[in-house]
Amino acid sequence: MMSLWLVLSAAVSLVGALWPLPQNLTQGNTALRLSGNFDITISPGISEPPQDLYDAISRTRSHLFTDDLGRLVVGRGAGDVSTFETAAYLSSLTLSLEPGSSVLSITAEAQKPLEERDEAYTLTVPSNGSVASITATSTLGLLRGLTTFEQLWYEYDGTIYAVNTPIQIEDVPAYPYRGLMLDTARNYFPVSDILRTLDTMSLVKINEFNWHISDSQSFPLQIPGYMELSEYGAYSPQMIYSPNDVEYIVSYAGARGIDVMVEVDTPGHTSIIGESHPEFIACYLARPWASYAGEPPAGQLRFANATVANWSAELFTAVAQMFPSSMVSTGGDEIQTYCYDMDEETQYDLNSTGRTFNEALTDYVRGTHGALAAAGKTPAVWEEMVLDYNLSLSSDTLVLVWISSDDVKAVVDQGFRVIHAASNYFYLDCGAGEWVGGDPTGNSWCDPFKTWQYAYTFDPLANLTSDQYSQIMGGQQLLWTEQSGPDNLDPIIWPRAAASAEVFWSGAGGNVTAALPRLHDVSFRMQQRGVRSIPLQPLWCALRPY
Ligand code: CP6
Repeated sequence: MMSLWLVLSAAVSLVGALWPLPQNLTQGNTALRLSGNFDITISPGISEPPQDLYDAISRTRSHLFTDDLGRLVVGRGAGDVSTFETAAYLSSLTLSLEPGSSVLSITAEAQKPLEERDEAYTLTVPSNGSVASITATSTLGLLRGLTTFEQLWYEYDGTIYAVNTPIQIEDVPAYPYRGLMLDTARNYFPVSDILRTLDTMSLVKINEFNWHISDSQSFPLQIPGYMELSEYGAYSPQMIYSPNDVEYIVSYAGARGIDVMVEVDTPGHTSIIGESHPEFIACYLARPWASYAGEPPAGQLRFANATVANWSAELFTAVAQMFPSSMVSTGGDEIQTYCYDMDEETQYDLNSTGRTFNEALTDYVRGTHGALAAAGKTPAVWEEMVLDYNLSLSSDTLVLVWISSDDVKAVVDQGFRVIHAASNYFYLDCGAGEWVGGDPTGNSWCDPFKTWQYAYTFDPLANLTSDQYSQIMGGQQLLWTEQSGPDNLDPIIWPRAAASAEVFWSGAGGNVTAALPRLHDVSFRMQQRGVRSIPLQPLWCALRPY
């Protein structure tokens, strides 16, 4: 495994901006030019190609001619630019599916349950100008191949060219869940920001948008039948996600090979529900907030109350209907027990039903998860739900481990499947326990920026036995947006979130020094597509390598 990786990374430093690194790559050292009338065709073997495949092809065609990636890592060993002047022209790329493959839309493939996803593809680019090809067993695999193909091309003096052909790639992701979490509740992001983020995710083959859509500060999601939540809970009537917005975002994501797993976080992180349903919320707006909540304003759902529990279950039924993904997250992080200890209604509900806190919480979560199961969905929860409250949840529940990667082992030992989201590696802002120092007034602070190397050097299988590996579904970097908004969205995510994209596609073992020029290159490509991805080193390193 290790020696294979070394061979790959040595070779790949020549090929330019491939990110994530393919599983298998062989390449030559011949340059190839892209013909001005370059065309991408779908093999006649694919009867009735889906519209989103046609759309993916036209996006690739336009990227090839508009990326104009002229700032090169190609200088690092690609040889003399003058060799491009005699290079052959590539005039076509053919997409085909293996015989017997079913022909579904990219969207339908992307929205399949984790264990059914098929993203493998083979890409061949000859050096002599004959046809290039992508083959796969799903349209989603063809999309991944197109994405890789786009990353082969550079521009010099009006010529679009690739280096290091012929190229043969056989590729398949190491993990089925490669996500990005965005919190749209602390600060609101217009739909256009989310679409641009989805495009950028797709560029590095991230396939899951974990949408933390509500929290204590705002409730921007309009849910049919529950319009009061956003009517009273959105920051403004414009700062909402309507059912139409959701449908558009979900289909835009799907066409780019991305599934949307929404999270409506309960029973904690729900103060905002008190704006429309004050009777549902314990310690609502209680002060000092720090005694009752991790962040102001205080307030958590009265989960022990039967009316509230039923209302929540039905709410999740309605949410499930808005999102075609097989997964919905019910949250469950950071419950502040003191809030419930102090809440007379909750104490009354517990006493009158003769249940302990944990028993009532179990009933509540079984209610929401039962509603999801009835809607055909697999639930996801934050780690506290299985580590802190000893709830016996269905074994298919997905568990997001955030507090520390040290907690993964305990979750896996309980038999659950894990999505890596540990704050000490994957938070794009600060992580748990990272409050350091102190300003002159004695407040501690947390650096809202973690370098990409944290995520990049993570080993998803650390501390596990080999029979537990299959319980690791993948992972994601996460952006909580207390200190982010539309103005810094791109810079705070990109290119850093590409780090976990490679870990969960290519597998662990990447070398940060070898990866940096490639990551820098992919950051340039993001910039060429209008994304304000930030530099990770001086421009000098790309222009004047020595
Ligand atoms: N919001 C929600 C948050 C956090 C979590 N959940 C969070 C906790 C600690 C840190 C950063 C973020 N802001 N809903 C934890 C999953 Cl350090």
